[in-house]
Amino acid sequence: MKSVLFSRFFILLPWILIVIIMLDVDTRRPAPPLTPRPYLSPYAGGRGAARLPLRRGGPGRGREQRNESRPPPPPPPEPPLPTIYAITPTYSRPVQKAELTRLANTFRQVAQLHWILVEDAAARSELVSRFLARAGLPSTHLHVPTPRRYKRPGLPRATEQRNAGLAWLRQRHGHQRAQPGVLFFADDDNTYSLELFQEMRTTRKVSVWPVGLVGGRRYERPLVENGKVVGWYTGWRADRPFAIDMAGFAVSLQVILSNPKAVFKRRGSQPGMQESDFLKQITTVEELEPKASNCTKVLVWHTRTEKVNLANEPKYHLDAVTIEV
Ligand SMILES: *[C@@H]1O[C@H](CO)[C@@H](O)[C@H](O)[C@H]1NC(C)=O
Ligand SMILES: CC(=O)N[C@H]1CO[C@H](CO)[C@@H](O)[C@@H]1O
Repeated sequence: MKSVLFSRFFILLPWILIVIIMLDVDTRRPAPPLTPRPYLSPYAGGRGAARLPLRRGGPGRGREQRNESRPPPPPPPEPPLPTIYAITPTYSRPVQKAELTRLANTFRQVAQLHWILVEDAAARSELVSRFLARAGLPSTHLHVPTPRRYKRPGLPRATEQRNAGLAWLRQRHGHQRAQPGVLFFADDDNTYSLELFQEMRTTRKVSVWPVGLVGGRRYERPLVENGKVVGWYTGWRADRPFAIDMAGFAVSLQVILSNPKAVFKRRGSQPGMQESDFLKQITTVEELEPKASNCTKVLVWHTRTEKVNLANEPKYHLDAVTIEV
């Protein structure tokens, strides 16, 4: 009795296995695609999509696909992620290295960012050179001294340094079709949310957003109606054509290249009009692209480091070792 059961079982077993394998093969075969697979552009989408580029080409993707019965259709080529160029004027002072460290720690978390650091100096300083070499960031180190006649209170600062950054960009990209890129002016005393970089990366021409702790107010912002900038919420001279702080806008590389003469001006520029004078040369208020949820979120702050107290710094009997601070 037992042996009859066993022999029946073993006769049936191969057939059962064959049926299981057939069913399995049938369900695995993908239906032929009728339309191209939709995909999320890494930077055109919402906040979630913007995180994709950080993981591009990660190890997980390949492993899942390797053993499939048929290779999946190749994904459509991803458009290159626009490079964010951050132009930072900087000058020697006791807190310089601390500020640059804060900035580098932020920038290091941003994909495809190129830091253009411009020293207000006749030569590159050793401190900044050493700092950049160890910062672990794609960077360019420039320097240009501010002429002495412009080093007075009440005059705009960092004009020459920002222009040096613009000139470098134009020279580097002048002879080829511009790679997609976005430029912004990242002063070394501000504080930047990582979300800001996701917002600015989709800039088509000139984008704008609120800035916190500026102009004698908790924040300043472009006023937006129906997705368009219609005015400015600001504590100071709202009649400026672009009543916006240096930290409140980004410009596409293409716009910088197609307006080769647009620079920050000394001549004829009134104090506090730098941003407005510059933007006037490259765009109109109607063209501005509001970011940060139609300019209702603060993603950058105009923080200032308190002037350090070095009253007890000795003039004689200094420390036995020399330490860079
Ligand atoms: C901005 O405002 C426009 C028009 O009111 C609206 O269509 C759009 O969805 C808004 N965008 C965001 C990110 O809130
Ligand atoms: C049958 C087959 O191709 N098996 C391969 C599945 O993928 C692993 C690696 O992930 C290979 O080691 C197997 O040879």
